[in-house]
Amino acid sequence: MDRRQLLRRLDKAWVAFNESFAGLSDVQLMEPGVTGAWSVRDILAHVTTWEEEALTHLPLILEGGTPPRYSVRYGGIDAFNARTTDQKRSLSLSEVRAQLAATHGRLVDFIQSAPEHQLIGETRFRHRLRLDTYSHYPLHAEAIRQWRHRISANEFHLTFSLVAASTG
Ligand code: NI
Repeated sequence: MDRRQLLRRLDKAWVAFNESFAGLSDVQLMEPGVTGAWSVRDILAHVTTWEEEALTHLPLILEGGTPPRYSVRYGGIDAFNARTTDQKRSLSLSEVRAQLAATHGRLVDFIQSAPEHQLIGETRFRHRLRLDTYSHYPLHAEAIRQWRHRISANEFHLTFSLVAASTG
């Protein structure tokens, strides 16, 4: 896989992720319970967090360094996720959306400028990039799609019972 193919793979996963929440209203984006207590807004902030982590740690990997372990620094990935979710609690929906777009732009720029030999084959660079980005987005896109099915099924049943009540 060369740089162009890698960017295409990243973009494909990114577009699918963005499609998973396209068309939801601002109120729906803020609704808790999509994944655990998280709203779609919280998921967007979380996906941005992991792109920020990639942007922090990939340069270190390029220099031959090893990023710190989450278990050592934060007491595990879940603890890290809980902590960053908490830190981003005060951001407005529009701030979260702006950061999502801006951080992804920075990530694409970074991949554009990374040495191509790091992008080809199973390098530590590719491994870390994949985990933090294009294999991460689909997990959350799928959770959002499933949640949308649940809420639209609920709306259908609610409408149906209202109609039944008014005609019955
Ligand atoms: Ni995640």
